[in-house]
Amino acid sequence: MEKGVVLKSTGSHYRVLCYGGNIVDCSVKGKLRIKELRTTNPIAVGDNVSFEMDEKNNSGIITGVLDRRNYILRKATNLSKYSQIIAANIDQVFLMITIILPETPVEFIDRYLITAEAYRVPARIIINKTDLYGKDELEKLEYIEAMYNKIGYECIRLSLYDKTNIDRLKLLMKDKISLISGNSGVGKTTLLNFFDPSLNLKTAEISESHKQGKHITTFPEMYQMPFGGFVIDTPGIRGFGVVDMERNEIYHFFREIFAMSKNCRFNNCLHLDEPGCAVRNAVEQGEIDFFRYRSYLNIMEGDNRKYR
Ligand SMILES: Nc1nc2c(ncn2[C@@H]2O[C@H](COP(=O)(O)OP(=O)(O)OP(=O)(O)O)[C@@H](O)[C@H]2O)c(=O)[nH]1
Ligand SMILES: [Mg+2]
Ligand SMILES: [Zn+2]
Repeated sequence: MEKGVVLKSTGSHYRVLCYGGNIVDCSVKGKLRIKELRTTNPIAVGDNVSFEMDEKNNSGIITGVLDRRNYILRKATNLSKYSQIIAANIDQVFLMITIILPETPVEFIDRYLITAEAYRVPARIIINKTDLYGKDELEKLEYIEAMYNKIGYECIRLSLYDKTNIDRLKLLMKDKISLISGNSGVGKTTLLNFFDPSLNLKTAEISESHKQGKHITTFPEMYQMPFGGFVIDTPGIRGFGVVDMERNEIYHFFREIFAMSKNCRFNNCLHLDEPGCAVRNAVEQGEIDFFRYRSYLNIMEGDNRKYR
């Protein structure tokens, strides 16, 4: 029996990097027994798997998935019964956003961050395409940066022309397994091509008419970096539904709301309209950002219009 890590999964075929260094194409025979949430993909990129070599086809058959250290899970739509594992066994996530072309909504950022928080995966925000920003966009950029820095999420400005922060990113990603997520068209794959031009991955300009990405990357895939470590490129996310959270624990994953909740009059306060709510008071005082609180309310209401 061999073991390796899944570099790519298309649902029926898996590219596996053996611990020995070879890359083997694998498939699954029959049903794998995995103690599992209901997911559309029982085996995800980053999973450690065991497999049997089928020498005559020079391919492998996956026989098991080893326990996961962590994973990032999302629901495509709120109606969907199934969730999708974006990747497993990761050291950190980078959420790539852009202020324009396309614009990433704050609520999308928050939905992502609370998921990372819930699965205890360190998260940072990359704000890309800063070369395109005018005065208005720079103002928004500064607002967003201040808002997330204040609660402990590092923001990294990036642009194709900004070599300094490419190096900063390399340093942060060196010898780690990093996941890059974000809407279609924000530049995830472009960054990977920057890291390793020999990858020559497909990218495309965003649509002229809709100002949205064209969903060029279609499957998550993990790449070994020349500077050490692995980076997982992912398809642009349309909706980010939060999974696995009880309604009364959602605020636990909004760091600053959770910290403030200790001062609420009632210890079962949900920070909606309870008397003596320290969270609401902090929002009114501007101590907790209104946008973050609004994201919280929308998620509590199960409001899916602002899914993106
Ligand atoms: N001006 C500018 N354009 C950029 C920058 N980074 C990426 N782009 C452009 O943005 C477009 C989309 O880039 P991709 O790398 O394909 O985006 P993606 O996030 O991988 O998109 P999907 O695979 O669809 O999820 C391309 O035309 C890139 O050249 C940047 O820093 N500045
Ligand atoms: Mg891409
Ligand atoms: Zn409260």
